[in-house]
Amino acid sequence: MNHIENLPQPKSYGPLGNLPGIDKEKPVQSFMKHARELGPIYQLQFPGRVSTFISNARFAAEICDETRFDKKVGPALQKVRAFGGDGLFTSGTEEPNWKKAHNILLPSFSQQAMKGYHEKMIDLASQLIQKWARLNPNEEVDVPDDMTRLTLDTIGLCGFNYRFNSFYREDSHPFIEKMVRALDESMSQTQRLGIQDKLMVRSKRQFKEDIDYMFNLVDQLIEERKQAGDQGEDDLLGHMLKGKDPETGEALDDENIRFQIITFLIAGHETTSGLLSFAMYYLLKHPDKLQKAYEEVDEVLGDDTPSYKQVKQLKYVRMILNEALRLWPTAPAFSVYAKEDTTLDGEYEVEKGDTFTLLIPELHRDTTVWGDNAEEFNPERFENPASIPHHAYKPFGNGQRACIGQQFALHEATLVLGMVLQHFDLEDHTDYELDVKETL
Ligand code: MNH
Repeated sequence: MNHIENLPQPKSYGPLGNLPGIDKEKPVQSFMKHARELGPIYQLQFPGRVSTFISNARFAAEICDETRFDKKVGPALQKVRAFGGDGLFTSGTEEPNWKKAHNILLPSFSQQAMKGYHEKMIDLASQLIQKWARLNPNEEVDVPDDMTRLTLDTIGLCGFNYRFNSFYREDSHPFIEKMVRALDESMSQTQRLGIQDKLMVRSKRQFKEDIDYMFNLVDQLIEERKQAGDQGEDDLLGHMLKGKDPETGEALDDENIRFQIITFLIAGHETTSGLLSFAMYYLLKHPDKLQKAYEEVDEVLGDDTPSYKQVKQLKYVRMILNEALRLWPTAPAFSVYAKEDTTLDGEYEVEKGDTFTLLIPELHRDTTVWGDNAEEFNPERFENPASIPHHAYKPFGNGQRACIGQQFALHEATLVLGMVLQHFDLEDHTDYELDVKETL
């Protein structure tokens, strides 16, 4: 059996290891390139640590076995803990607040709960449609920008009844400016040498200021809600203030509620907007699929403002989103560690504590699962979801640590794409070329 210390690795540069071979602006796209050269399992050496990347379905099935592997809060997520704290996304499974918040929040993200958010989602989707409809013929639309306005405002309204009013602003809301800068700084910190990082005094001060601002805004929202008392708000904040964990009988404390709200803003703002942007890109490039989507939208929606039930009937729109998430999953990697000594399918020896990062865009291009045309955009792959091997498609992560917001994201994205198709003719008149930006 092979030991994971002898894995393929690209050319390395002294103490910097493989850092110089990674595009700092587009690390995931660099990891994807390396996977294509080095195969389904390889290692990168960073200052003070190694990362092992998995890119095929066979090994993905192994590391998604929750009896042997569990989520790793790795170096990048450790940095995000400065403002995500022990919120759902950045806590270890063994931390008490993970299970507690998971239990309390699951019902708020159920399919049933989406009925309660539907009208709020329509409110923001209508703002997007109106903005675009009122543009003059020669004015441009920045799709990812407007999609981010939309998804941020949606999570703000459904999460804690707050209106960021992003469609009424030229620039983003100050909260977002600070959150994005803090995310950026935490990612940069993981790419600096220890000594380099210590010298970044100004960035560190800015980081602290940004975090203080976020804490203040969110703490104020929580305080105001508590002062006003329960007015029957059907939002995540209301659920968190009222909810008790059935296992322990305990509620979440205010500090943890703050971390959850910041977590929802981080998780809910770029993932779903990225999904919508990629979906629109692929539709522009595939007029035949676009035509099919128009036909479905005409039939299901006609001129109606979509109801909850009609959104569920937009099957082909949903398939388009699934396929966009296959080619460009907008949360493109997650990490796990081995809870015990084990192997990867009998081929690689694994020691307790060994960590693996699943490179989802490459998993989603595994030709043994998706065929030789894996690069091709083809929503019909999702006609029969049962035909897709369980561990070959992981846009929302795995098992109990999978995305809690999956139904939320998909209901919102289906509704929005449906309405965009209902109101506009899409045409690739500038022959747009995809350029994928990366943040967290
Ligand atoms: Mn989301 C975890 C992808 C939208 C809230 N999300 C994850 C993970 C993936 C993911 C992958 C697992 C990460 C890991 O294992 O380290 N999430 C997505 C994608 C979209 C998305 C592709 C949109 C498209 N996520 C959302 C939305 C919300 C949300 C919207 C909130 C409203 N996600 C979370 C939370 C977690 C998470 C919270 C952590 C869940 C847990 O571990 O308990």
